Amino acid sequence: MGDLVQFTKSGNIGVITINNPPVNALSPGVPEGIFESIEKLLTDKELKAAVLIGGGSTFIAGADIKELEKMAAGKPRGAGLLPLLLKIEDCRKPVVAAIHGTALGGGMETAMACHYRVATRSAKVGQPEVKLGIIPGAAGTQRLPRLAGVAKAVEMCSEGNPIAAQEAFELEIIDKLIDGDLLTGAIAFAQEMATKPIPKTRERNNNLGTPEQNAPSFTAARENARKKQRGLMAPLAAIDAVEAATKLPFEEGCQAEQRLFAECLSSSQAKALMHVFFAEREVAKLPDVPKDTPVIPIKTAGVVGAGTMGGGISMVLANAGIPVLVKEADQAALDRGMANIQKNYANSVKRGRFTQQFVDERLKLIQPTLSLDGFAGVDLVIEAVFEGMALKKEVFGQLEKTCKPGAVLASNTSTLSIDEIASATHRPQFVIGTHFFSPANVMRLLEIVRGKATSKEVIATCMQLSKKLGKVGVLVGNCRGFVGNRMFHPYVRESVFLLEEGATVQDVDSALYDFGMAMGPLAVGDLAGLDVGWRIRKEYRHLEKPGIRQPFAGDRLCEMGRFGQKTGAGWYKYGENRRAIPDPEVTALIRKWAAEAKIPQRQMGREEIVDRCLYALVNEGARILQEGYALRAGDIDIIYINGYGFPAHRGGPMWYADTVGLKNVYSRVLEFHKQHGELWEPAPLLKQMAEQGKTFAEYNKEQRATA
Ligand code: 3H9
Repeated sequence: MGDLVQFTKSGNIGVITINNPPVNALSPGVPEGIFESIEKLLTDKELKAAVLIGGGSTFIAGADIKELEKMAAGKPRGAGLLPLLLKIEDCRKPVVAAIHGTALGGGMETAMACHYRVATRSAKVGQPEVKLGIIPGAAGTQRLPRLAGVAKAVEMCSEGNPIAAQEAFELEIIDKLIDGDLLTGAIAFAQEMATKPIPKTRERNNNLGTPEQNAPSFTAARENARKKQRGLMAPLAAIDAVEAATKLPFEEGCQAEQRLFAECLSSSQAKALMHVFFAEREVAKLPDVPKDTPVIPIKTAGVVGAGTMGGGISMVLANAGIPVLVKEADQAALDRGMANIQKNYANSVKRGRFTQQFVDERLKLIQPTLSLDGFAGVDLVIEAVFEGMALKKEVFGQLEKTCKPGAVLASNTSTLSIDEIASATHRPQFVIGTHFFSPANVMRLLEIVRGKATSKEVIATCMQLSKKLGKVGVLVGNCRGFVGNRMFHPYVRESVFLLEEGATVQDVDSALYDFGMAMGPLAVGDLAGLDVGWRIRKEYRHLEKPGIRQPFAGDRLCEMGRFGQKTGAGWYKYGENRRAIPDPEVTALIRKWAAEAKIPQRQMGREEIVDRCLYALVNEGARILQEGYALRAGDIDIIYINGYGFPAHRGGPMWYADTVGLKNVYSRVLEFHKQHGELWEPAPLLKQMAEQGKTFAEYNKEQRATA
């Protein structure tokens, strides 16, 4: 049985303990260990029942995703978990699953094959497989509807969100909630059940409903999945599998589930989503900032600027329970900022995201102020003033004078040099970039920008803080635009070039939306405000190389006052509720400007639109990777998925390029280079990897090996 599963006795109850830290995944050896334990339970005459429990902080968090990755890549799949689960369910002595932490995926499936389930109140259970691009593969879609009913099973299997123990108890997934020591409570429960008839989940058919009763649930779930999980195959497969449970005997239902599971597992979506799962965890691993690096406790914070970003950041801090001072230059701006914060919170209550009580408590944590005086005591300041170097340096000069030694001084700049900002202080080791994405209280990404002098403690502090704030913190280097915006620049540039060459706004946006982007690049521009890029382009015009083509249509729209949603018009017109309406006037204007600039017009297909925009991203990403501004290709993927609406099921831009094949990407970039000139100079790393027949992921592995 090895060390992964222990079998001990507590009186006449067997205790099966899984010890496979950190999350007790069902790695090779664990199912075998449970199987042997059940044999022991059966053969030991003294034993009347058993408890199955996880050692450490959790029950079983699911199949081992590393193993699933191997299977997705073609490793033959063994018998899977189904035989073990039948063995447990057919055991003549009751087996009680004792759940703390999480019972997810294969862990939930194991628990459902047990005869009873007890749990701590803080436990969570769920079938999150769809988030990995697969569906439950050990009869989860067959047993869950038998316990929780069809509608809830459809929701849990197709959306993948775990539920709390209390809800699971109300749904009769869990038989008893245990206060106090879980094992003691589970053993007492097992003793109580030892003399009772043994229930088998697979035989509980009374919750399965009739086709007429179930039809509306399936229709609504499919509609919902097509809308909210656009382009994903696993949610629809999960619904099909639960439907099979309602129409077929258990064994046949399991076979249907197996077929769907195998289809999903071999899909490019599953491979991409598993890559995303691990990449999201890898971003926290910093080669030169070890896990035990001391961190600065952040108990209080200050935010300079109560505009859209400053207000959002204040909410994020308050939501994490950190009291925050928000400073503005004048009363009117401060009042506006606070009113926006209140409005955003009120919307959250309306949408059911927060309770009124939660919001009231958070609002008490946000203190508006017109002076920096109170900042003397705070542990962290985040500057979120207007994007201009002179102003940022002025603010940091004031912070230098005001803040206590050891306070973290962060800038929310999206493009400007952290080193230059830090030069306004005498403590550059405490200066760092914390680039939030708009709306800050919603978007998960936090780019953490390391300056030349930023200390490891300050980096470790911000990485830890990102987790506390519910964000994915990704450490990046200090180059213009950092990682996200540096790549976004050529992406948007190409989208505007395409317009100037004959595509319409809808052609460009719909091609990228259909690829899976949350929004097309032009609609994003309208949302963020076209004036933002316009202002930055004006500030950096002196850096542009003469004779190189620059996109102009966006700037012309700004000159006309068309800044996007906020002015009611940009690339689109905006009707009621900010609904985007295609604007023929924009098409006509662009055609006229293109004629004046003598840009030849042509029809272009969706493939060209997608390739031009995405390979511009990838080419810049390759440069960033080679220059070391991103630690790994996966870090870039996480940035794009969490900050720029890149579809997770395509794995992020660098993973996507790897799946297309870098040879293919490179040859397309060479074509664009020939057609459009210098801006399409292939990144040396792209060329190198393509010529060697390698991927960006392999580049990172090689780098790690030589580090
Ligand atoms: C499944 O079960 C399919 C079945 O239906 C059928 C099969 C036949 N495998 O997230 P954390 C690692 S599909 C391997 O930072 P937290 C993770 O990489 C599976 N490794 O901790 C990390 O490693 P490292 C269904 C796993 O406390 C470390 O554990 N289950 C797995 O914030 C800590 O993870 C899921 O999808 C795994 N299953 O959150 C659950 N899980 O330290 C996926 C974690 O080297 N897991 N690791 O970076 C989670 O949602 C979270 O990890 C969990 C803990 C909530 C459990």
